[in-house]
Amino acid sequence: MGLQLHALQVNDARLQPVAAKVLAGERLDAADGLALYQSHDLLAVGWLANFVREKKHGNVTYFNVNRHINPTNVCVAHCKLCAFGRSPDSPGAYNFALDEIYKRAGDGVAEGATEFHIVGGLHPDLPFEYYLTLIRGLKERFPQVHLKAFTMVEVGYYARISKRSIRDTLLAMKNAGVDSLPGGGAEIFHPRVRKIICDHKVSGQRWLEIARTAHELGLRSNATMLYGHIETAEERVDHLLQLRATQDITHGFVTFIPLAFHPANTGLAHLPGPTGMDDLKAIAVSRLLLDNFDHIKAYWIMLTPRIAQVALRFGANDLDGTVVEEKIYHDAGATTPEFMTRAELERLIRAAGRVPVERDTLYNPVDRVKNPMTPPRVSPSRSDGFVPETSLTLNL
Ligand code: V47
Repeated sequence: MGLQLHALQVNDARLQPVAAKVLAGERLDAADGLALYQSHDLLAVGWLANFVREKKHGNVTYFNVNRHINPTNVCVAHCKLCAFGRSPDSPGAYNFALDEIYKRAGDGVAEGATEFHIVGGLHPDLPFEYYLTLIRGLKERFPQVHLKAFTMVEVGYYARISKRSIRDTLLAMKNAGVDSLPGGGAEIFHPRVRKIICDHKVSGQRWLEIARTAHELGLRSNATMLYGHIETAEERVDHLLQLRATQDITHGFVTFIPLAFHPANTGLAHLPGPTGMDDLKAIAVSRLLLDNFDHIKAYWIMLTPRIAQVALRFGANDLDGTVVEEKIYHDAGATTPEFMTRAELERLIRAAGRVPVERDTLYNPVDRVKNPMTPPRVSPSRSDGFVPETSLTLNL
């Protein structure tokens, strides 16, 4: 018997070959992904994901100071999964004037935001030029802030309404000042699921094609997966493997964010939504299958701060964010706050035994000494006492 400290105990026989592959640094396949999702041995799944996470990032956990801006909730798509979109004449429909957006952005900058996360509905009347003007206006006023703007779904829609190719649409966005793209709208790529939850959105193949084109043009992006509705474990695995195959080609994805479905006020309100097991497995399995993604983000807005904090020990290395005025999940019944201070984020990260590091959108450490709006943060160096798990014993 070897030293059992830090030992991995695998109780589910189906996980044993998967565990051996993870420890040997081998790539997992679809059958492995399925075994991980179907296993109730959550601690073994989480241990393996944490092993990979610590190999990549040690004890560091990133966070950023950002501001979400949703210019309009008017949307022609009417997706069943969504509680945010409205018809133009519905109660609660809104379009912010440009000046209103600049004011909100200015508030974000005063709070130390290094990123604006900009997504909105597919508006029937606003032309593509409106969005370019918005981006130019933000860039002119706040050149130091990274503009992470417009999902692949919005890009597909702008291409259609402006009669441009995807490439030309992305180029126009880039020239106006877009720095990268958020990961939304991916949902689940499989057509069976898309037909039910978001029938009028771009197809999964189109989403991936737009991401590939963005990456080719030097615009990096995130990727997401919406889980906990009608999808099967096979469809989740398929989604992750399609992202991994795209990443093998482009290396353009920055972060993966599993998004927990919130059913309230949506066309799928009869569904129960994901459980805590689903949340932690979504984080862990994505960490294990997406071996070519550097970062896995726990989005506390959807997970709750408590689950998001635990996720930092199940594969996540990023806690997002200080988000202000989140609308998409709060319209769908999320009861989490819309804002978390830097101090609270750091407290959650430290209480999980991790070291908080403020990052910008592309994971460069943010230097708050140069930008002293807020107190200086912990250095990203490995002065955190982290010791890699060198004394592994595998109990197979
Ligand atoms: O695309 C919509 C999802 C996404 C619901 O890139 C819902 O850094 C749950 O993509 N319940 C938008 N989810 C959010 C998003 C995101 C969030 C944080 C960071 C990043 C990033 C991206 O929210 C949508 C859709 O997949 N969504 N409705 C709902 N009822």
